[in-house]
Amino acid sequence: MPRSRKSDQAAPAARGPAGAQAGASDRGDSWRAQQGDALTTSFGTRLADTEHSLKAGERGPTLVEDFHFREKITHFDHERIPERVVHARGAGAHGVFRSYGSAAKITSAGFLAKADKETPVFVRFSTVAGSRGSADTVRDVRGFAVKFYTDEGTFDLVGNNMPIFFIQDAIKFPDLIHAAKPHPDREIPQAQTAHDTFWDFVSLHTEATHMLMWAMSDRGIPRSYRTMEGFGVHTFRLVNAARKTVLVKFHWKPMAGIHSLIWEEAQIAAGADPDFHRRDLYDAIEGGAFPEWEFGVQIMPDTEDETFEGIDLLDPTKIVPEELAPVHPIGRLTLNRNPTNFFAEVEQAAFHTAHLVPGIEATNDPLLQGRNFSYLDTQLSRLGGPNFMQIPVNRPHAPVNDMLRDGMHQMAVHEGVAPYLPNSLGDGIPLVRDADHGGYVNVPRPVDGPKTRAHPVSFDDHYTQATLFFNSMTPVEQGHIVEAFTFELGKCYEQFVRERVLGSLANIDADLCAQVAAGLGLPAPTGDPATDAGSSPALSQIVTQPGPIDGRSVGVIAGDGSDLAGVAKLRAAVEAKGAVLHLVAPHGGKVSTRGNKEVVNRTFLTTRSIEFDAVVVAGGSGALTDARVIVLLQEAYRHCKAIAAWGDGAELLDAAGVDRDAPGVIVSNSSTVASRKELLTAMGMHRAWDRFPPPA
Ligand code: HDE
Repeated sequence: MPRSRKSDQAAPAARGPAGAQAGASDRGDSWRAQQGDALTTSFGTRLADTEHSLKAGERGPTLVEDFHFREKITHFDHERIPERVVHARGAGAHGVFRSYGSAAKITSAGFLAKADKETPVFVRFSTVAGSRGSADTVRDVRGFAVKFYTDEGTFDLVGNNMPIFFIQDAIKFPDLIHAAKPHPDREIPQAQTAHDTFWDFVSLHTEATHMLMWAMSDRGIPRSYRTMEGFGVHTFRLVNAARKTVLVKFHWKPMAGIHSLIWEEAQIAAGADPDFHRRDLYDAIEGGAFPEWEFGVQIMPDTEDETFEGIDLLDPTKIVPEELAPVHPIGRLTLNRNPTNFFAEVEQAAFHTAHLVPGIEATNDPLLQGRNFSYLDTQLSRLGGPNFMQIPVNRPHAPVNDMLRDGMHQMAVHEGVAPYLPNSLGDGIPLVRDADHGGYVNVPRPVDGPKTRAHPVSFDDHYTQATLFFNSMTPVEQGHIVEAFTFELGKCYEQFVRERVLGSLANIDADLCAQVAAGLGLPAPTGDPATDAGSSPALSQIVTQPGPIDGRSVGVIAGDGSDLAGVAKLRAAVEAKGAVLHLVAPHGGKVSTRGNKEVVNRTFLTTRSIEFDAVVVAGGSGALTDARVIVLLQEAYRHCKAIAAWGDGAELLDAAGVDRDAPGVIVSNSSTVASRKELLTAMGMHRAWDRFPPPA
């Protein structure tokens, strides 16, 4: 690249934002961090006092001359940036994506095509409706946005934990979101859809019906970000080296299994630990239980009509069942580093569906087309101008020469006098590249049609896949869906809104409609559900074989005098499986029994059942009948979690009304190898659903 700086020109010195020589540090990238031990102004002047403003006398007025006071307060006044209009509440982590190379036949994108190629990533998970400070465990869709910093430019897959969406055209997004957000007059309820405006809109707008089934299912209340599936939602077009195309849908499959909360747990967590998912992600990474997902694609031929097995691939309210198009694994994502600074990294991260790299193209899905406008646009106000891509977390890891000059907060020092093409003053640089030289060139496709505001007839079926979804659920999951609809509609005030939703449910499944209607105390209308909707067993989350328990947590109730030797053995067994044991005692510090000591991790005051995937009462703890422990055991029991006790610990189960013979309850005389194994296997099943079989 020609250097155009002349001998009489100099650029500002290469300094980090806090004055350090850029790159010059024995602490890696710490030249970006604050420097030195002395308190300074933002221009490096050392300060002698930051507790008293400069006044005319001890009792006098503050002087405008006080540059430190003015700078400190002014900066504070501007610390907040607008939160995201949707997906405001979230958490993120850094990681790596390793490609299996198995996608080489279908895409030329190097980060997917080359075997063992590693690409740095940043991932942000979120809820949609709530404000930045809202609770993590509300019933909502979760965002699953992945930024791949590839050698060929940044690719953002801005997906969700559900494979479809509420609307078929981006122009309706403001309507959907206005309906889901709190009522404009009272600004309630926060972060939830259990209110009239939401159900008013979705019942008048029946293309949302399929998505409602997902949102009201267990998918709406994930156990953890680590146990969520992710989906690209839209169909994308992949282009291989020979410029041949296929249509694909992207999937993330969690290695930890797909698990959810129970609604009561989600509600308790929203009060007792609103940071439930954020904490879980952070703790898992800090504890070395790195969250992992396998990346996969469903591959469909790129036919002229862009349909597959009768499913319109441009309709974002439809899935392609995995039984019709299996998910082929093409790589693995591992999240292995927590952010250093939440604001700088998570809050300022800017994702965009139009961040594409050669080998990946958008399709004409009208939702995706609209998103390709929206994300860049929203960053302009959220991040304060057109140079947000220069914020550290947003910087590409590929060489950039974009000729985009100036603008608010410009960090780069562009050189040269010819920021235009063609030019000869800059030796014609930068050069455009054709596809053979890594340029992004769309595969030509004819576009033809009358200018119209309309949708294709194939978008008109709003119910069949909603029925397919309900058919694919186990009775336990169906019961949860009934409960969720009944709860949400039970929170609505307007009778006609409820009745209209029941009208929709009648077109999905008569039983579903009848049960929700019964819960609401309303007559069930009749409908016309599809009889040939079929089912897709892959949609059910309930496991039949125990899965991994990495990063899961076991609460053990013990006090002074309890069998701490047994607790130590249990701890070793739990940790060997990558899980964590928290000792729950009446007081903090340590508990001790005949010289054995154990550190207390939680007290009866500081914990709630939602923290644990299993609860154990150690031998010698039978007398700890504190009301809070009783509630803890009752909740764990009701939430179908694994429960164990040994020795007289079982008496505490009796006191809490836990049936010793119920599924997932393990009682033994002492802490034995067999009882510990049984407990860990029960945790791997996630829940003992048989404990409370749903009504037939
Ligand atoms: Fe978004 N969406 N969205 N969305 N979306 C935003 O971009 C939008 C949609 C998704 O962690 C905003 O930077 C429109 C579907 C995620 O930073 C905004 C439409 C899917 C995130 C926006 C949709 C998503 C966003 C708000 C209808 C799943 C969080 C702040 C056509 C496939 C990204 C921002 C993060 C964020 C617009 C629908 C996922 C306003 C117009 C469908 C995960 O640009």
